[in-house]
Amino acid sequence: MAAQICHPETRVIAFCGDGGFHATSQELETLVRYSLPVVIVVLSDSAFGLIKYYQNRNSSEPQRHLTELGPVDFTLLANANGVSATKILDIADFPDALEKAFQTHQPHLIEIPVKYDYNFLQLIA
Ligand SMILES: Cc1ncc(C[n+]2csc(CCOP(=O)(O)OP(=O)(O)O)c2C)c(N)n1
Ligand SMILES: [Mg+2]
Repeated sequence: MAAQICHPETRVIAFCGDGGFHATSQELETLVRYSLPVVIVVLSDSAFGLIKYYQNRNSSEPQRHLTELGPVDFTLLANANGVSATKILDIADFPDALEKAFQTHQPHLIEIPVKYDYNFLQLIA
């Protein structure tokens, strides 16, 4: 938001994990109140993915209840705050969705469900 205020003519985009976005999603209301056309991209894996990765690396018994989150529809959360939103299910649709988001000249949220398919054993080898 500070970047957008300092550079009103510049396209500003925020890439967030769903866990991180949960910690700051109240700022959707701030974006609307200040009419800041920031585009937010939420990568949603219903988990604190990086923490899950480290826990799996360091423990034979993953603490799922500490790292996995319930499903949340971030487009509805955005709409509830007066922010338009798009969910894309195919990454090929991302460039077009991003361009359309910027063309609104309003805050806009793009939700992208993701499934990290890294192989834990391969990563620690
Ligand atoms: C303010 C703050 N709190 C906690 C952390 C520790 N932390 C690092 S990654 C992470 C999980 C992030 O989950 P998410 O945003 O969903 O991203 P993912 O790894 O799933 O893509 C956390 C809690 C941090 N880096 N900063
Ligand atoms: Mg996540």
